[in-house]
Parts: sequence; structure tokens; C-alpha cells
Amino acid sequence: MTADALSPVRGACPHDCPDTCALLTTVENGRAVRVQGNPDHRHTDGVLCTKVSRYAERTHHPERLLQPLRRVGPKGSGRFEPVSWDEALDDIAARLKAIAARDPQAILPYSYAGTMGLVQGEGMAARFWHRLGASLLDRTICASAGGEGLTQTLGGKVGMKVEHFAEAQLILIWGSNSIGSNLHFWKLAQLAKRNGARLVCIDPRRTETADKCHEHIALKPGTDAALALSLMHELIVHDWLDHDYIARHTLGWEALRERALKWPPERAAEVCGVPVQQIRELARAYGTTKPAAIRLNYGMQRVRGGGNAARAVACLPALVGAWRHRAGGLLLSASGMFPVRREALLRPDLLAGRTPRTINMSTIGDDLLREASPGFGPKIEAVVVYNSNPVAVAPESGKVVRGFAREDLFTVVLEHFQTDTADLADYILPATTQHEHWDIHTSYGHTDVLLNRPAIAPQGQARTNTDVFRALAARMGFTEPCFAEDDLTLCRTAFGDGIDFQRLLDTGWVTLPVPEAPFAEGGFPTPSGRCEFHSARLAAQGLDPLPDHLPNAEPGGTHPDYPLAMISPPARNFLNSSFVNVQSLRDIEGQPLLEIHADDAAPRGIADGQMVRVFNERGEYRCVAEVSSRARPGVVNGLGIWWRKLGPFGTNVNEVTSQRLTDLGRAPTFYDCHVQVAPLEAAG
Ligand SMILES: Nc1nc2c(c(=O)[nH]1)N[C@H]1C(S)=C(S)[C@@H](COP(=O)(O)OP(=O)(O)OC[C@H]3O[C@@H](n4cnc5c(=O)[nH]c(N)nc54)[C@H](O)[C@@H]3O)O[C@H]1N2
Ligand SMILES: Nc1nc2c(c(=O)[nH]1)N[C@H]1C(S)=C(S)[C@@H](COP(=O)(O)OP(=O)(O)OC[C@H]3O[C@@H](n4cnc5c(=O)[nH]c(N)nc54)[C@H](O)[C@@H]3O)O[C@H]1N2
Ligand code: SF4
Ligand SMILES: [Mo]
Repeated sequence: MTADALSPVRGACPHDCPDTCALLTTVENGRAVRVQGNPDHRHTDGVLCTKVSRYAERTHHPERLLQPLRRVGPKGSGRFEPVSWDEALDDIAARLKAIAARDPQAILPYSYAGTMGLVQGEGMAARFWHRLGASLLDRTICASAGGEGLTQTLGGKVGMKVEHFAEAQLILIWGSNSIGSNLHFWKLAQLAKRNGARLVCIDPRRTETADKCHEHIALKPGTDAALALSLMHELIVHDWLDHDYIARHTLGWEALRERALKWPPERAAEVCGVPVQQIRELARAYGTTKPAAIRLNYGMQRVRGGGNAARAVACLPALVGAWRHRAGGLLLSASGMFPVRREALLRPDLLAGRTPRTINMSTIGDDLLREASPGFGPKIEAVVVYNSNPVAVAPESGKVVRGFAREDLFTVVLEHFQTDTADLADYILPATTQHEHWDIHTSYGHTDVLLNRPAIAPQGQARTNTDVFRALAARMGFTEPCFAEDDLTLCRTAFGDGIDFQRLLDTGWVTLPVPEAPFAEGGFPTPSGRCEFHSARLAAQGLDPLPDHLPNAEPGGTHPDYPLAMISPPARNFLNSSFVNVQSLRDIEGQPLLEIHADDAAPRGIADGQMVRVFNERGEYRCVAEVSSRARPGVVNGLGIWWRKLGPFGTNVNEVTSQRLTDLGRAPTFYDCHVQVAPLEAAG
């Protein structure tokens, strides 16, 4: 099902970005030649980010993997030979069978959001793993701390409809670089600004978004809960509260009130490292401007207290009754609004009563190096990686590399390119891109379902993820009819009768029927139906039922050897580790950068543009220092996420990040990391 030159093919951007744009791909002679945003889709509005407007360059990249490869030579030597699909699949199935005969839990699937598509994501893969009884993967690497914080407070990943931000009078952009990572939201914020709204950016880094807001609150990393609690303090003492909304639609107000009264602005100013006046003014603005909207994003939850921080911020809209207005409230993620039929799609029933152990993807470094034990279960003997590049993106990569380099580990990687992870594989299987397969998409930044049609034929011998798992299922002797379903059937299964599939085929998207102001009359999807300041579910787990500030584990300024705090937000022209190998985008980014404030650079003898070592007790990486006021004193910004092998010295920023997990949601703490920085001495 490919198209001719005259009618661009309707698709969906597969990337892990809140915007989920509608794409139009122009095809000539079987090649994708141009990718544009669909002007008819209101959220996309005809505009794509720089990365994806270069998508054809990625699809037809000269280094695309076009045939299955088998390792020759020692692990990590990067030497592979072509093999046929049959040979590869036969051998992989035989190896997995042999391990499964001892214990299928010794096999681990490792996947994340290379594609957000429900079909090429886990659509067929999950069925295969469930039927096999492999270890389950806890997919925590991005969003589970904030997701859990939101769920404990509001009841799910739910919130404002993004389009209504355009009507807000005050917008807090909290822990997010919208211009870099949520471009279509930024357009709405600008509309609001033109209509007189005030924009406040809350971010330790002076991002390009901070530059364009009216106010930038450059707090220290991991101090967001302290800020939120002191805002509550001010709302209370000035009585900028919506008492009626609190009484009718919240739970635990008295207890939260008591907690918040311990956070006068002076205390928060000290903890956050910002002027007390800035906190007072923010509280006044939030307490007195209607409607007020918060665009919270995942940048603020990658620290030890990330779950509590999201919880604290999520309490704010109920206190001022912001939810009453459609342009008031908060949005972190909209993904909980989509009625995906996970049981039908992923088929957990194929576990047939077994409960395999769960491996947290964020501690893959430690777990690959672990021996069998009663607490852990069997040693991991095989890993099948798809839609992810753990060697580059997982924390403490020194250990991740050592784990994947184990000669006794059998590793299969389904990929578009020979990534850092693929370098350590036994088999590399060439995967189709979004231009070459069907898929169906939810979004976490709006509430439309999108369909992706293939625009061109699979390149070379590339196969869809679904096809690989179908072929493996056949070789494993899995005869259930669900393993024969084609991709279009899987697309239909994802929502069943929950959406108008014909409409999706005809137009490319369907807008969910979401209420304009979903919590104007309460009705939160929590157990109590209220916004839960106090969570009985957390109390039952022995956790603090109220949100609190938990200081960073590695706050900077305390460790004698590693006095700087480091955050590692994305470089604008990469998407996690995707696109780093697209030359035109790498040319824009230049080299891996560490932004450092002049006050920190000068005493270390670091000049702008100089190569530096960034190190701590876990490891070291090297990059170019940019002496810049984008970094606040005491905090350095190591922009991510480079492919190790494309950065200088073959390392990246995750050499120094830790595998410590967050308070809620078992998530990584990438932005809770102390380091030291030193000039790289001239060789010799
Ligand atoms: N261009 C581009 N877009 C992307 C991505 C990408 O890699 N590149 N990644 C995608 C993915 S996977 C995700 S999850 C989303 C993430 O979405 P966002 O979280 O909105 O994305 P970031 O741009 O990473 O913004 C994080 C911001 O949080 C700031 N920050 C760091 N620590 C703290 C803190 O303790 N408190 C506060 N308040 N702010 C803090 C960082 O400086 C950064 O500016 O973006 C997606 N979009
Ligand atoms: N230091 C630091 N580390 C971070 C972060 C940070 O801010 N700082 N951010 C974290 C976050 S938010 C996230 S979400 C993770 C992201 O981690 P990942 O989800 O692993 O993201 P990518 O690095 O983009 O890797 C996705 C891979 O999937 C491949 N892929 C894409 N589509 C397909 C397909 O259809 N089939 C197959 N087989 N493969 C496909 C791509 O080629 C790419 O190599 O990284 C985390 N790591
Ligand atoms: S990465 Fe985000 S902004 Fe860029 S095309 Fe995809 S969905 Fe749109
Ligand atoms: Mo993410």
C-alpha cells in the first residue's frame, strides 16, 4: 500500500514527543522525498520541528540497516556479517527455546519509545513475551515518577485540553523547554501571550523558552516541591483560596494546610536558591489571576523527590479552583484519556496464571551484572532490544556497557541503525521506519488518535517489529490465532469500537470526546473522586500520604570532590539518542556540550570552547565547555543524548548519572547527579 507522486501519504510522527504531529509524506519513485506537517490537523497546523522535517534523510540514510547481521569476532568489536532472515530467526528461536526450557524469566525484552505506535511498540511483541513467560519490563525510564505523582493526586494521566492554554491569563511552564520539546504547545502559549497572558518559566536552565517568557525562576534542580509548598503557604496566608472548590472536590485539606504552613517563602527561597520576592510575586500572580494554567513536564521529576514534586504541583489548581475554567488547571500528560484496549492488544491473558519477575529498565546496568539469587531470580541470559538504545540512554552507562558486553549474554537488537547498543549484539535485525509500516497513535500532549499509513515499501530486507515477533512465534510453536493477525487488524484492535476507525482511515485522525473543563465539577478519577491532597493509597504502602520536599540525593555544593550539580536535558535537534547520526542535525548541534556558569568556569581555569572532563565516582565523560549564563552557578547542563561512539572519546553524559530511583514510580534520577569538571590537560 504505497502512494504515487501526486498524493502525499498521511502519517503520524512516531517519536516520544508530546505533540504527535500529523505528517504528509511525498513519495517519488518509491522514495520518501519530503515530509511536512498536515495543515488540516489543528494541533500540527502544518508545522513540524526541524528534526522530523528531515525525516526523509533519516529513512534513506546511507547507514540504514538493510539486512540481518550476525556478530563475528568478540563482543563489542562491531564486526558483523550478513545472514539470511531464515538463518537468523531459526538460530534466535533455537537459542531462546533452549533458555526458556530452563527458565523463560532468564529472557528479558528491553524496549521503550523509539516508536510510540501501539502496534510497532508492544502490539505483537507483548503477546510473544506473555506467551513465552519472559521477564516483564518495568518501563520507568522517562515518566513514571511524575505519572505516579499525578495518579496519586488527580487519579490518572489526565488534565486540561491543550488547546485551551491559548485562553489562559497566566501560564506556568514548569520543568519544560517547550520550544525544544513541545513546539506546538509553545505556539498556544504565544497566542495566550498576545492576548495578554503572563508566561513564567520554572527551570534551573535558562532555556530558549525561559528567554521568551516574562519571568524565569531558575531554581536549583529538585527543589520544585519546596517552591510549590511555599506557593501554597502564600495562598493560605493571603486567602487566595477557592474554599468552595476545596470543600467539595478535594481530600485532606487540613493536613495539607498544616504541611504548607511550614513553608514560608523565606524557607523555600533558601532551598530553591531564588530570591524570596520572586516566590511572593509568583504566588500573588497564581492566587489572583484567572484562568491560570500549568504546563508541567517531565523535566522536573528526574530527581529523588520527583514523584512528590509532581504531587505538590498537582495540588495547586484545586486550591485556587483553577479547574473551574477550561483554560485553567494543569497538564502533564493526556495519555490517560485514551481508551486503549490493552488486554485485547497486549494479551496478558497469555501469561496463563504465571507471574514472571519484573526487571526495572532503569537499573539494567546492575541487573545485567547480577548473578542468580532467590531475590532476583535467574541470571539474565538473553536480551531482545527493540525501540530503544539502552547503552546510550540508560543511567550509569559504564555498567550498562559491561553488562551488554558479557560474552555469555545472547543479545538481539531490532534497529534502523547500528547504534551503541547494536554494536554489542549477537544479531542485528533491520527494522522498518514509520514510512514503511502501519501504526496507530495516542498522544501525551493532545487528545487525538492518529493513524500512520506506510508511504513506501520496506527498505532493503527491513521487517516490521510485528513481523519479527510473528516469525519468532511460529518458530517457537505458538499456535494461538492472535499471532497471525496483521498490522491493520492490530490497529483496529487497539481501540475496538471505542473510535470510528473508518474516519481514521479517511482523515488520518479522530478527536476524542473529552469534556471542555474535565474537573470543573470535581469528578477526579481517584478512589474518592476528589483531588487527593492526602492519599490513602500511599499511606497504605507505608509512604507519606501528603506531598513533601525530598532533597536531592546529590544536590551539589555538599560533596567535597563533586561540588557541582548536573542536569542533562535534551539537545534540541536530537530526540533522546535518535537523530544523532543524521548529519544535517548533528551539524547544527556541533559537539556534546556542557554549559557552565562563568563563576564555576573561572576558578577551574575553564575557557569557553575548551574540552573538559566531567566526572564523579561512577565515571567520566568528555565534552566541550560552553561558558554560558544558560547555566546557573553551581549547576552544569550536559546536553544529551549523544551516541557514545559519535562523541569524542566514545562516551556520553550517562557515564556519570546514577541508577538511584525516585521516591514514587521507580524512575531514574538523571538530573540528580553531582560531578566535578576539569579542563582536559593537553596530551603528553
Ligand atoms: N527536541 C527534543 N524534544 C523532545 C525530546 C528530545 O530529546 N529532544 N525528548 C522527548 C521526551 S522523551 C520527553 S520525556 C519529553 C520531555 O519533555 P520536557 O520534560 O518538557 O522536556 P525537556 O526539554 O527535557 O525539558 C526539561 C526541562 O526541565 C529542566 N529541568 C531539569 N531539572 C529540573 C528540575 O529539577 N526542576 C525543574 N523545574 N526543571 C528542571 C531542564 O533544564 C529542561 O529545560 O520531551 C520530548 N521531546
Ligand atoms: N542523561 C539523560 N538520559 C536520558 C534522558 C535525559 O534527559 N538525560 N532522557 C530519558 C528519557 S525521557 C527517555 S524517554 C529515554 C529514551 O530512550 P529510548 O526510548 O531508548 O530513545 P532513543 O534513544 O530515541 O532510542 C530509540 C531507538 O529506537 C529505534 N527505533 C525507532 N523506531 C523503531 C521501530 O519502529 N522499530 C525498531 N526496532 N526500532 C525503532 C531508533 O532507531 C532508536 O535507536 O532516555 C532517557 N535517558
Ligand atoms: S518530534 Fe514532536 S514536534 Fe517534531 S514532528 Fe514529531 S511530534 Fe511533531
Ligand atoms: Mo522521555
